[in-house]
Amino acid sequence: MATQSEHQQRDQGEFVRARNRFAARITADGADGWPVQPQRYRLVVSLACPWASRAVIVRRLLGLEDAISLAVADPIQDERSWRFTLDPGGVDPVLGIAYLAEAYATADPTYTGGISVPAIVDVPTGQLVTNDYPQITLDMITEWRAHHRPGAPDLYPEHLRAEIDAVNAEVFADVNNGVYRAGFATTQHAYSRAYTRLFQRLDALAQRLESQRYLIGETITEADVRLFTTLVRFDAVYHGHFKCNRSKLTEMPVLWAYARDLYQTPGFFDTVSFDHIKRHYYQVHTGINPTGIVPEGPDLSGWDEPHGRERLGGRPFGDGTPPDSP
Ligand SMILES: N[C@@H](CCC(=O)N[C@@H](CS)C(=O)NCC(=O)O)C(=O)O
Repeated sequence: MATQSEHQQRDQGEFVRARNRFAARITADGADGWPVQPQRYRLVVSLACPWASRAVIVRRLLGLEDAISLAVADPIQDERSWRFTLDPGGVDPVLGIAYLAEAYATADPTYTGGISVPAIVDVPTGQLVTNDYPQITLDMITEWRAHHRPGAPDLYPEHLRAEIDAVNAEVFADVNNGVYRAGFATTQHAYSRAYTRLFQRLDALAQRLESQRYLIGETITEADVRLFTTLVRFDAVYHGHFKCNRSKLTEMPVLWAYARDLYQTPGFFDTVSFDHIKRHYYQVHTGINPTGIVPEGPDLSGWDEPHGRERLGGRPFGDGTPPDSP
């Protein structure tokens, strides 16, 4: 089975994330040969995947749904990796393929590496353009601007980029990827290091978010999207399956309220599938959950409870407006 664990290198028990092989950019000037063009590209995701979910949220917040179509893969990969078994006949209706691997092969028939989401595929040729997840969201924000909905927020304002980049770097190392470093560690020491850094960082983030509504101040930015995708998975999978169990999200009051605030914002809750999240992690990572049993819990009803963070003020969409509710 093509799993996360195949897509990594190991170093003294540490999980080391592989680099993305396909890093062409879709830009307004088409410098890499891939110009921004509405209805040309298809974003392939798993709703289980935190890296892919970033792109799903940003696409919704910016109103790019008509410009970039969306394919949702089955949360359970088989030995050929991500597949379109949720679609009639097991074939993606736009790309006409059963496996995402086919788009990778069309782009590079010699490629033998991992097949990962998110992936953007060029519909006319069927070839993969990019699986470079950190750049995908930034390019949706900066390069696709002409196709944003009226009232789309600026999720990466120029004057805040240095601060966003700095927060993102820490959140990536210790939180987004930190949970994987804990979950996929193969020595006690590597696990303990990842666990300690994760909770130290979460405590620091909680302190930061005690007096300000969002990570970079009063308005939602790309940094919030990146932190959210890990927090929303925390109790459902990272706390148990990845042994990130000092505290549940629900036991960290500031982060729990912050996560609920985002979750209840249009563009966030409507992209979340706890069902896909739980089935993917618990059934696919058989190395750490050999029985493949998916836990019944946790009780998720708290996500809809009032969060109380309006008292911090802030303007969630800045000068813009929220996307329409689904
Ligand atoms: N492409 C990136 C991030 C995306 C990623 O890890 N996606 C996971 C799902 S959450 C995936 O597709 N894994 C399948 C595999 O690596 O074979 C990477 O390799 O680090």
